[in-house]
Amino acid sequence: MLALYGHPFSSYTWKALIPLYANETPFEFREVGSDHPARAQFVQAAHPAGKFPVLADGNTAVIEATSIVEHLALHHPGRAPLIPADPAQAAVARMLDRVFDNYVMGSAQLVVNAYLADRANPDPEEIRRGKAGLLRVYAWLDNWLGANDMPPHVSLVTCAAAPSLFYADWVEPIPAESPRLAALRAELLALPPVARCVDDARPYRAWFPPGAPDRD
Ligand SMILES: N[C@@H](CCC(=O)N[C@@H](CS)C(=O)NCC(=O)O)C(=O)O
Repeated sequence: MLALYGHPFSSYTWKALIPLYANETPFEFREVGSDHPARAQFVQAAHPAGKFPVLADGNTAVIEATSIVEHLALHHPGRAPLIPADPAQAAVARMLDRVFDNYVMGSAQLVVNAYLADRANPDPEEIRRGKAGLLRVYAWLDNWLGANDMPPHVSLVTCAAAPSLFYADWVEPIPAESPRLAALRAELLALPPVARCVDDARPYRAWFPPGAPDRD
């Protein structure tokens, strides 16, 4: 039996939940929090920075959400083409995965971290850097979508793009100049495994450090 350690409001937990839901892979969800010190200890021991998600597959602990998707594709395949079968398309999928993690989630995280550090007086320079990074990657992605096709859902790209675009748009809305990216976000949120993550996270929206908008 698989067990996933994470939290329903965590973007990287969604990234591991989406492939599990898409393939209806049996697993136990182990929510990490102060109510469950043993689970927190497991995560601390499994990950070099104590971060989740962590997938327990028998005695093997798989860390880093991208690697969890790769592990599921190899060891628990289903109907969702998590990693494209064509090696060239797989390389493109892995490239986009890096873009969504490093530049979409990474930029949104700068703003979130500024509020976590000081909710009343977040560092304006960190907020400026995060928002500028988002606008730059939004334009890059919109151009990419104009010239290329997304790998079919549900792929590694779906898993990376859905949570990162969901939360990034709360930090800095995707502008009208990036209509293909806005359409991709809407398409992703309509996918059943993604909609399930969005719904399960609703009770925690008040936690969102810059404040969650009244939509989605
Ligand atoms: N590079 C990691 C990032 C994971 C990550 O940032 N997890 C956050 C939750 S979304 C976390 O564990 N935060 C709690 C902490 O850092 O203590 C991955 O891809 O899995």
